[in-house]
Amino acid sequence: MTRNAPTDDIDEAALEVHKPKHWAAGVPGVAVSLLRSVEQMGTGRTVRTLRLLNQREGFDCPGCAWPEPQAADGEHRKLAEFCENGAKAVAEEATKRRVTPEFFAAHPVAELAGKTDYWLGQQGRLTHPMVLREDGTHYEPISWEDAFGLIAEKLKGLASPDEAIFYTSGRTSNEAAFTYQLLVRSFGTNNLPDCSNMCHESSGAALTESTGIGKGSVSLADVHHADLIVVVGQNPGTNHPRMLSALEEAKGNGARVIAVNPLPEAGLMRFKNPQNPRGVIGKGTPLADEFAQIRLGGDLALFQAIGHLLLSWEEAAPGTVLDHEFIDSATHGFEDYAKHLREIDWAAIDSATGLSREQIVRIARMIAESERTVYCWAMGVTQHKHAVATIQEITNLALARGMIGKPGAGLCPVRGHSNVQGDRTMGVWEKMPEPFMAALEREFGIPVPRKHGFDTVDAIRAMRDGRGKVFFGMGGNFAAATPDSELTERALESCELTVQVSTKLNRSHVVHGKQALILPTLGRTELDAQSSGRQFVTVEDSMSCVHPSRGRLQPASEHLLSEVAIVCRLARTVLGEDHVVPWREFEQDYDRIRDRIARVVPGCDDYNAKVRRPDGFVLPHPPRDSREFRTGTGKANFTSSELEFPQVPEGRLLLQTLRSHDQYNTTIYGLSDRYRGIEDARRVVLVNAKDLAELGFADGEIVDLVSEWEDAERRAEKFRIVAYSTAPGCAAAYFPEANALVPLDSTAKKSNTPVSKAVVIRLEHRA
Ligand SMILES: Nc1nc2c(c(=O)[nH]1)N[C@H]1C(S)=C(S)[C@@H](COP(=O)(O)OP(=O)(O)OC[C@H]3O[C@@H](n4cnc5c(=O)[nH]c(N)nc54)[C@H](O)[C@@H]3O)O[C@H]1N2
Ligand SMILES: Nc1nc2c(c(=O)[nH]1)N[C@H]1C(S)=C(S)[C@@H](COP(=O)(O)OP(=O)(O)OC[C@H]3O[C@@H](n4cnc5c(=O)[nH]c(N)nc54)[C@H](O)[C@@H]3O)O[C@H]1N2
Ligand SMILES: [Mo]
Repeated sequence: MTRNAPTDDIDEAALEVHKPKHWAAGVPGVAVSLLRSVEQMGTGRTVRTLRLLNQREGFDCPGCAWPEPQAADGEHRKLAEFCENGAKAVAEEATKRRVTPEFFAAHPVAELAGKTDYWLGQQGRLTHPMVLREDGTHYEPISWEDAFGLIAEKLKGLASPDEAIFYTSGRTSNEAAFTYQLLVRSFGTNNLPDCSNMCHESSGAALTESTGIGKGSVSLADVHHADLIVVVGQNPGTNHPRMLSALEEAKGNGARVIAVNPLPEAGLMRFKNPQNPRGVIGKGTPLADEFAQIRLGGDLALFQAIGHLLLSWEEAAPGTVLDHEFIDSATHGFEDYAKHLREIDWAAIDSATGLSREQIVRIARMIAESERTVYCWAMGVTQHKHAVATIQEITNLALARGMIGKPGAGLCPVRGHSNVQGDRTMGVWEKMPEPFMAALEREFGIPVPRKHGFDTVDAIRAMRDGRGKVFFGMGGNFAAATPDSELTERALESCELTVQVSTKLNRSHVVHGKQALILPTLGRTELDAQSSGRQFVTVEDSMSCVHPSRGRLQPASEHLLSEVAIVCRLARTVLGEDHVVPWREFEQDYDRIRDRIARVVPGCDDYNAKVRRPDGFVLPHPPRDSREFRTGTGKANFTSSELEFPQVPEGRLLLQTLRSHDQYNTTIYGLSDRYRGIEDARRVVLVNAKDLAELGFADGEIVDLVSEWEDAERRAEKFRIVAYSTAPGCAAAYFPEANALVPLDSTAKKSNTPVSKAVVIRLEHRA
């Protein structure tokens, strides 16, 4: 029996399937967000809160990392510079519901472990530090001092600092991230896994090799002025709704959009913008000019085929397709790339992509004719075994046509968590490059360990094998977000101590080590007052823009500490009051932290002044700024990759695990996947009707999903089949319910990212 997170409190019988929508956002979007907010926060608080969202004097939206459009000086940003799902993220944090010591006294942990993440999250904000003693049945209140004392005692008792694991999710501010990694490295380890390991790690690995920097090269203005935008493996209508405004603006300027996706996602098809009269009445803006319904994992094949076509057209009419000036002056490895793609195996391309030759040629033509192309991608690309190669193949196309470091063009990995990129910039990474480590050592006079630490998958292995004994989570929901749920939960349970710094209750609190601590913290929306006065924090968006975020709401409880305060107080307890780092000053005044960020983090000089500019500042990006590529060859590198795509045995399906419209990763807002027409259920599996007929299953049937992997089978029970227009052979189910099926050892080459978008499964009738 697989021990999945339970679902008994969801009445799956209530499932309703409607016709999927062909357009996204618009009035229903905003109406839904307001309803949700009022439900959680009441009317007055809703209006006050949403007014401050993404405004210069307000807080950064804790939703996604898509950048805010900059207003001209002195102008106000449009009031509604947030989206339905951003408002849901805020409502979730600004809720008036509370999880108090009385709540924990009333609910034994064993009972809470039987609840879904949806139920846990709905209980409200955590108010007190809580401890679960060895063999205890309930969490009990604990003072902050005793909580830090307990962590310090356990950390100091380890045989080596490498037995401790310090995870980070992507909402942590730059100030908290910088002090956190400083604490962890002062303690003596680089065990800093983060959610990025499961997210855009493949983008970082690919782009660093190809362009010398692991970040995207475009600004919002580039997206607005592109003439072609290729959106691959991304569902912006749900996960980056504000990106739709940018696509709409680009379309208004004449851009064409190509969407590559196994699912006809509503947000890729049509957009109704609530800020625009055309959105409120009328049909909205059609988005995708070309929709390529590709098979899961077929993107490497597609981009190789396009590369092949561009090369052959160039050969037929030299000087008409490729940017030779750029290739000659700024790149390396073009000849090998061209040789590699001169001959391709069309039969393999056909079976990998499932696309018609005509459509591939049409798309290649659009790319060949474009003068300003932006390539956007997200999890549909990064969470595959050959993700790094796929991203490098996209990069090859951009390089061949000189689409990097010029206005209206570039590479745009669209990040997830609102500050996941900033956390990396600040040093949250298990393998930070040497210059950063040396700068840290110089600045603080501490020895900085150089041995690489554990990433997320290796951290799970270490805990499983008894090499990881203390787990500390700075935000996130490690137990539910990671693959192979049963194995991961056991791994966490084998720890001596698990500590979660959290805003809300989640599965990681109820799947715990021998002892466990919950440290409740301020959210992004809340006032952060320290002894020197009110503090603000800084964050970096998906386009490298760093700006302040000021919480304005009264904290959910007087017992909360900011993440910075938690780090600094823990550091003083673990490292001693006489430690060389001025932890007390850091906690009192975040400007003191920013002074140090300025001296350690590349591109952050004069940080305190620059983040105080009205719209913050943009970090340097050599390829974008000056077509400079700091790679080993000193140039942008073309790469040649063998064609790879998932192999699916007869009678099996390829499953992707993805987000519904009503969740933020493991935080479930509700049970409606509105754009896909699925209401009141989450244990569903979307399968093409033709596949169902061939495999002998029926729409509406309840089945078990069984994943087949080298080591063993994994089972997730009771999923309802929904006949859906996904690409043939490809199925979809929601994360985290389907994480039980993702094998820990099934990871991407070079990035070690779990392969969440290509799990070989079979459906099984239930007796
Ligand atoms: N409201 C909301 N916003 C969010 C989040 C959330 O959960 N809720 N999560 C945040 C985070 S951390 C992240 S990383 C992002 C995630 O943003 P997305 O990457 O949009 O998230 P997924 O739901 O995983 O969607 C993957 C998309 O890729 C497609 N896809 C899957 N496999 C393939 C493939 O092999 N090829 C191609 N071409 N397409 C494929 C799927 O059909 C789907 O449309 O969103 C961020 N924003
Ligand atoms: N199968 C499958 N697995 C996946 C994915 C997938 O597509 N498929 N996607 C992966 C991706 S892209 C990601 S990014 C990860 C996400 O993994 P995580 O980042 O670990 O998970 P979240 O669900 O975003 O974390 C939610 C919790 O964060 C806490 N929280 C919220 N705001 C704050 C805050 O301001 N401070 C602190 N300290 N805590 C806060 C709350 O307690 C909440 O319960 O999951 C990955 N897992
Ligand atoms: Mo993510």
